[in-house]
Amino acid sequence: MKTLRISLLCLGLIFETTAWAQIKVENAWVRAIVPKQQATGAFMKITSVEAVKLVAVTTVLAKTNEIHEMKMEGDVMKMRAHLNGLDIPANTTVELKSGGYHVMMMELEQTIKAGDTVPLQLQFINAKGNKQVLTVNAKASFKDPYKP
Ligand SMILES: [Cu+2]
Repeated sequence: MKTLRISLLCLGLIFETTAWAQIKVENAWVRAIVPKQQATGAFMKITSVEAVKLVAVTTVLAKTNEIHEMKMEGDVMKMRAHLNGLDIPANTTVELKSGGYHVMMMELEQTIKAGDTVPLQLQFINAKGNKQVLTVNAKASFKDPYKP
Protein backbone atom coordinates (compact mmCIF):
# COMPACT_ATOMS: atom_id res chain seq x y z
CA MET A 1 0.00 0.00 0.00
CA LYS A 2 2.80 2.30 0.90
CA THR A 3 4.59 1.59 -2.39
CA LEU A 4 1.43 2.35 -4.34
CA ARG A 5 1.02 5.67 -2.66
CA ILE A 6 4.59 6.63 -3.43
CA SER A 7 4.30 5.69 -7.07
CA LEU A 8 1.09 7.72 -7.41
CA LEU A 9 2.92 10.65 -5.93
CA CYS A 10 5.70 10.22 -8.51
CA LEU A 11 3.12 10.13 -11.28
CA GLY A 12 1.72 13.38 -10.00
CA LEU A 13 5.14 14.96 -10.13
CA ILE A 14 5.70 13.73 -13.67
CA PHE A 15 2.44 15.28 -14.81
CA GLU A 16 3.39 18.51 -13.24
CA THR A 17 6.81 18.75 -14.84
CA THR A 18 5.51 17.91 -18.31
CA ALA A 19 2.88 20.67 -18.25
CA TRP A 20 4.32 22.38 -21.28
CA ALA A 21 3.64 26.05 -21.23
CA GLN A 22 3.30 28.71 -18.62
CA ILE A 23 0.72 31.09 -19.91
CA LYS A 24 -0.42 34.14 -18.03
CA VAL A 25 -3.65 35.94 -18.83
CA GLU A 26 -4.20 39.30 -17.15
CA ASN A 27 -6.71 42.12 -17.17
CA ALA A 28 -9.45 40.10 -18.87
CA TRP A 29 -12.66 42.00 -19.41
CA VAL A 30 -15.75 41.86 -21.58
CA ARG A 31 -17.69 44.89 -22.74
CA ALA A 32 -21.12 44.90 -21.11
CA ILE A 33 -24.06 45.17 -23.49
CA VAL A 34 -27.26 47.16 -23.78
CA PRO A 35 -30.61 45.36 -24.37
CA LYS A 36 -30.94 43.66 -27.80
CA GLN A 37 -27.22 43.93 -28.51
CA GLN A 38 -26.06 40.76 -30.27
CA ALA A 39 -22.28 41.00 -30.12
CA THR A 40 -19.52 42.31 -27.92
CA GLY A 41 -15.78 42.06 -27.42
CA ALA A 42 -13.45 40.49 -24.86
CA PHE A 43 -10.02 41.90 -24.12
CA MET A 44 -6.98 40.75 -22.13
CA LYS A 45 -3.20 40.57 -21.99
CA ILE A 46 -1.54 37.23 -22.74
CA THR A 47 2.07 36.31 -21.98
CA SER A 48 3.65 32.88 -22.44
CA VAL A 49 7.07 31.48 -21.60
CA GLU A 50 6.93 29.41 -24.78
CA ALA A 51 5.63 30.52 -28.19
CA VAL A 52 2.00 29.43 -28.48
CA LYS A 53 -1.05 30.18 -30.53
CA LEU A 54 -4.45 31.13 -29.18
CA VAL A 55 -6.60 28.94 -31.43
CA ALA A 56 -10.06 29.20 -29.97
CA VAL A 57 -12.15 30.85 -27.32
CA THR A 58 -15.39 29.48 -25.99
CA THR A 59 -17.93 30.88 -23.57
CA VAL A 60 -21.39 29.77 -22.53
CA LEU A 61 -22.74 33.27 -23.17
CA ALA A 62 -22.16 33.37 -26.90
CA LYS A 63 -22.72 30.82 -29.65
CA THR A 64 -19.89 32.11 -31.79
CA ASN A 65 -16.57 33.46 -30.58
CA GLU A 66 -13.89 34.57 -33.02
CA ILE A 67 -10.48 36.13 -32.71
CA HIS A 68 -10.59 39.41 -34.60
CA GLU A 69 -8.28 42.22 -35.49
CA MET A 70 -9.32 45.82 -36.11
CA LYS A 71 -7.11 47.65 -38.53
CA MET A 72 -7.19 50.89 -40.44
CA GLU A 73 -7.15 50.30 -44.19
CA GLY A 74 -6.76 53.72 -45.70
CA ASP A 75 -9.24 55.66 -43.61
CA VAL A 76 -11.62 52.77 -43.08
CA MET A 77 -11.55 50.71 -39.90
CA LYS A 78 -11.79 47.05 -40.90
CA MET A 79 -12.32 43.95 -38.82
CA ARG A 80 -10.62 40.71 -39.83
CA ALA A 81 -11.10 37.24 -38.34
CA HIS A 82 -7.97 35.28 -37.42
CA LEU A 83 -9.41 31.86 -38.08
CA ASN A 84 -6.03 30.13 -37.79
CA GLY A 85 -5.36 31.61 -34.38
CA LEU A 86 -3.34 34.40 -32.86
CA ASP A 87 0.40 33.97 -32.36
CA ILE A 88 1.73 34.66 -28.89
CA PRO A 89 5.54 34.84 -29.22
CA ALA A 90 7.65 33.64 -26.28
CA ASN A 91 7.91 36.14 -23.43
CA THR A 92 6.05 38.84 -25.33
CA THR A 93 2.83 40.25 -23.99
CA VAL A 94 0.14 40.34 -26.64
CA GLU A 95 -2.62 42.74 -25.81
CA LEU A 96 -6.18 42.24 -26.95
CA LYS A 97 -7.66 45.69 -26.76
CA SER A 98 -10.20 48.07 -28.21
CA GLY A 99 -9.12 48.98 -31.75
CA GLY A 100 -6.77 45.98 -32.07
CA TYR A 101 -7.08 42.29 -31.41
CA HIS A 102 -10.17 41.18 -29.56
CA VAL A 103 -12.35 38.16 -29.02
CA MET A 104 -15.61 38.81 -30.84
CA MET A 105 -18.51 37.23 -28.99
CA MET A 106 -21.46 36.88 -31.31
CA GLU A 107 -24.99 35.48 -31.11
CA LEU A 108 -25.13 36.28 -27.43
CA GLU A 109 -27.41 33.95 -25.53
CA GLN A 110 -27.94 36.17 -22.53
CA THR A 111 -27.31 39.67 -21.34
CA ILE A 112 -23.92 40.79 -19.99
CA LYS A 113 -24.30 43.39 -17.29
CA ALA A 114 -21.55 45.58 -15.87
CA GLY A 115 -20.21 43.81 -12.79
CA ASP A 116 -20.88 40.29 -14.12
CA THR A 117 -18.12 37.71 -14.26
CA VAL A 118 -17.79 36.03 -17.63
CA PRO A 119 -15.79 32.77 -17.76
CA LEU A 120 -13.82 32.36 -20.98
CA GLN A 121 -12.10 29.14 -22.02
CA LEU A 122 -8.97 29.89 -23.98
CA GLN A 123 -7.44 27.10 -26.05
CA PHE A 124 -3.76 27.30 -26.82
CA ILE A 125 -1.54 25.08 -28.94
CA ASN A 126 2.26 24.98 -29.02
CA ALA A 127 4.67 24.16 -31.85
CA LYS A 128 4.54 20.46 -30.98
CA GLY A 129 0.76 20.45 -31.29
CA ASN A 130 0.08 20.12 -27.57
CA LYS A 131 -3.11 21.74 -26.41
CA GLN A 132 -3.81 23.59 -23.22
CA VAL A 133 -7.08 25.12 -22.07
CA LEU A 134 -7.16 27.98 -19.60
CA THR A 135 -10.27 29.31 -17.94
CA VAL A 136 -10.22 33.01 -17.27
CA ASN A 137 -12.83 35.02 -15.41
CA ALA A 138 -13.36 38.25 -17.28
CA LYS A 139 -15.00 41.25 -15.65
CA ALA A 140 -17.93 42.75 -17.50
CA SER A 141 -17.76 46.51 -17.78
CA PHE A 142 -18.68 49.30 -20.20
CA LYS A 143 -15.07 50.50 -20.23
CA ASP A 144 -11.68 48.97 -19.47
CA PRO A 145 -11.81 48.36 -15.69
CA TYR A 146 -8.00 48.12 -15.56
CA LYS A 147 -7.41 51.61 -16.89
CA PRO A 148 -7.23 54.34 -14.27
CU1 LIG B 1 -14.60 41.88 -34.07
